[in-house]
Amino acid sequence: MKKKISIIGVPMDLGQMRRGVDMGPSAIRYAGVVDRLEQLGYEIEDLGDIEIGKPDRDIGETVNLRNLKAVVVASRKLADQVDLVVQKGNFPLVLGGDHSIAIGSLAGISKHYKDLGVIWYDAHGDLNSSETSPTGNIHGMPLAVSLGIGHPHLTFIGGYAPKIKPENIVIIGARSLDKGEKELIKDKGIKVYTMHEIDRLGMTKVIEETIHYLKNKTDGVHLSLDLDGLDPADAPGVGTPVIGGVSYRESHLAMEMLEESKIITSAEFVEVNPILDERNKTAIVAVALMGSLFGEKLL
Ligand code: 4U7
Ligand code: MN
Ligand code: MN
Ligand code: MN
Repeated sequence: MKKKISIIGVPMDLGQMRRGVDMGPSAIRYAGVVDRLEQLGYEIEDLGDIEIGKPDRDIGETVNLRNLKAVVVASRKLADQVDLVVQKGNFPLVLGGDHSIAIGSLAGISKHYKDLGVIWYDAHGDLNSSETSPTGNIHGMPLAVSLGIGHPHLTFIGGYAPKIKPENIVIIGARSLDKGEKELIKDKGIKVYTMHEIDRLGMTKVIEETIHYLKNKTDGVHLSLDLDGLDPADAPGVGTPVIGGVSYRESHLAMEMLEESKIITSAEFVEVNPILDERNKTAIVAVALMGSLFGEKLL
């Protein structure tokens, strides 16, 4: 029997500065996510959206951490929801919203695993902290936070830290890394397939190696897919596009290979911004990739 999928929308836009990404979950639902997955034989439960508060009014202690308070409150709610979904044995599928939501997703998921793996499909490393961030935007920090690096109000969501080990992470699609992020990657020995390796090896090899790298040392793998990992030509509706990204077909191939490997136990699709999009293209791409991730075949 196939696992039941629980969808959670997170209309979060406080982790960055461009309005509109809060409409991501609606755009993805409008692009037909529920029908698409039902057609594959899954039972779907749509839990609706997490409530997101207002931007912080005072900055207080939160230097270079925009909207810290509101992000913490929302992350706790998301962590609780995701926790319940995993507890009842369903597959959590989280729809963003900016990438700061990964803090809550991982806080809710990782307590159920001894060695959770994470595939971070993204143009960026999201490994900044308030000390290294050039912007103060929390959507550039969630992977660091999950490693236990950052403000304790973020790193201790769910009551424990860290959520993941550096050796259980694979970043795919990176092409815009800040100085502090590069240092952290080297320091912690995090596995990264930048666009250079993807060009050189091809996506097939990259995903084969990723599966091989994670399979035996993890007891579950979370896929955190930032649509800006794809090339802006294929996914224009994102807040921080970076030219020279992974193609639509390479991304499908990646999802198809991950499906075959059966290693993925939870997923989130983030950073879809319908205001910046072209006729909901990026949400449609996100849903198509979810199709492949859950077993859709061309023939
Ligand atoms: B996303 C950035 F400086 N690194 O920290 C930062 F370039 O979730 C961008 O991957 C972060 O979209 C992008 O603000 C966060 C910047
Ligand atoms: Mn990104
Ligand atoms: Mn990201
Ligand atoms: Mn972005």
